[in-house]
Amino acid sequence: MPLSLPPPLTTASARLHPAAADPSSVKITFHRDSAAWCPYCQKVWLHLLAKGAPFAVSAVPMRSYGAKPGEFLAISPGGLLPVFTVTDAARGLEDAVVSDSVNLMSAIEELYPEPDLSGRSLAPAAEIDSLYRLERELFSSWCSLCFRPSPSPSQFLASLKKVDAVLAASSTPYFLSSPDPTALDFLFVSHLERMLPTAMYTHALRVRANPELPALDGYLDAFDGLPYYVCTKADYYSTLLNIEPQYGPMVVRDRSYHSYLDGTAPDSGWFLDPSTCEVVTPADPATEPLVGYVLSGLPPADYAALPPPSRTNLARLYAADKLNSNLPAISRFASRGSSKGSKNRRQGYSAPLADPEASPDDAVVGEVEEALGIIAACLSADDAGAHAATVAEMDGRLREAAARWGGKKGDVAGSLAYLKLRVGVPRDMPLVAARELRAHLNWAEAALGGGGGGEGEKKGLFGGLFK
Ligand SMILES: N[C@@H](CCC(=O)N[C@@H](CS)C(=O)NCC(=O)O)C(=O)O
Repeated sequence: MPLSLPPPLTTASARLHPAAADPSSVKITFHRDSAAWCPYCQKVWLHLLAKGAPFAVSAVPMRSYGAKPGEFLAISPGGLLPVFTVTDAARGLEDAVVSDSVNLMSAIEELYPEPDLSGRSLAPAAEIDSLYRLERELFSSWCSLCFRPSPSPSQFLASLKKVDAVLAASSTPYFLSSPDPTALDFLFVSHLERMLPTAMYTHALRVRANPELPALDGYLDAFDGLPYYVCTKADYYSTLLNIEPQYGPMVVRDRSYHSYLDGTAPDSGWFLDPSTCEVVTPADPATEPLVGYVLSGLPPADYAALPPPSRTNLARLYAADKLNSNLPAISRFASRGSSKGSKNRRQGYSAPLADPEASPDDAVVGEVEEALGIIAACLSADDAGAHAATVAEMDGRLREAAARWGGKKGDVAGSLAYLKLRVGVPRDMPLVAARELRAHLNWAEAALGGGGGGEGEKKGLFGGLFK
């Protein structure tokens, strides 16, 4: 039986915030990066979502991912993101350009004063300013930790402990004892989100579930409970692929977590258990927490009331829905990973998986679409708690199809691998859904006997990131 999916409140791919019931009421167009990588874009995005302000999105690639369109460069010649264009007849504004995230956040407060998220009514200006300075101190010790030749984990931990102490003194999970996050929290959380996987990647340093940082853990848990935060939140894998293009090479001292972070360890969350066909989730609590909401639009109480197998079904359905909603285009995209696809002439960008100019391998697009259709059917079966039977049936269908495809089988597997490595969180889907899709793509690749020399098969694909 097919399941039905409640409509999401908003997702990373939304181009108009649902609060904009009347598009003519939209004053702000938010130009942000199309891959949802930029931390400055994220804090502005969080501010808009927390406000409930209507806004339109214009998605622009970062320079590490592709060329910026001329229309964007006309409004922002330096090419920096984020940018607003604001139209508000009452203020005499038409396509007024606002740049720099600090100014964007001030503009949000000015255009939409209620509720006040500046934090200024909660504490004296001197206290707020000292917290902004604390964030800069933390950011600087993180830069030293990850990018300097002589990193100092103790300095980074000392900064984290200062943050933890301030949070411990707050009467709520957030700074300033605020019942809801304020602009200050959006700044902290967007950078903390990037610190967790990079500290683990460079030094095997655990920030989550660290007994020395209990208030910080509570802070991040509180954010993970906010649907609007989850819709902007990246997973560790997607973050690790975008840090170096933005900040430069990381200096790695301890690789203990690498096979977890690159999705190759059996319990990395990228594989199905062969007997139950459920995703094997990481046992270590310091690794990535699987955030609560499958769908940002599903009321938390309704979601929490669901039995775990039904939550898993919803996560799978989300992934299936994404595949089915654009299957021909996704199949063409994936077919770049076949052996002929990977011979395309390519423009190199600094993001290791960016490949915007590659062409598909037309010779296998139909077969890739058939494979992805089988995977989508597997993901959307109403089989809570009994997924192994569905996978067994779909495995049979894939093998039958592969027998018909003959020599193209390896190229289809290579195409699935290409797609799997490029499922981005939150750009394409939330982590719970991405985990299901990646693990099902791994199962299908294995059923097809592995890749046939397409790009997805190559080691060192990550530009040396995951050596
Ligand atoms: N001070 C600026 C910094 C913005 C910034 O550095 N943006 C980077 C991305 S994180 C950017 O747009 N870089 C150009 C690009 O990568 O295309 C702000 O707060 O908005």
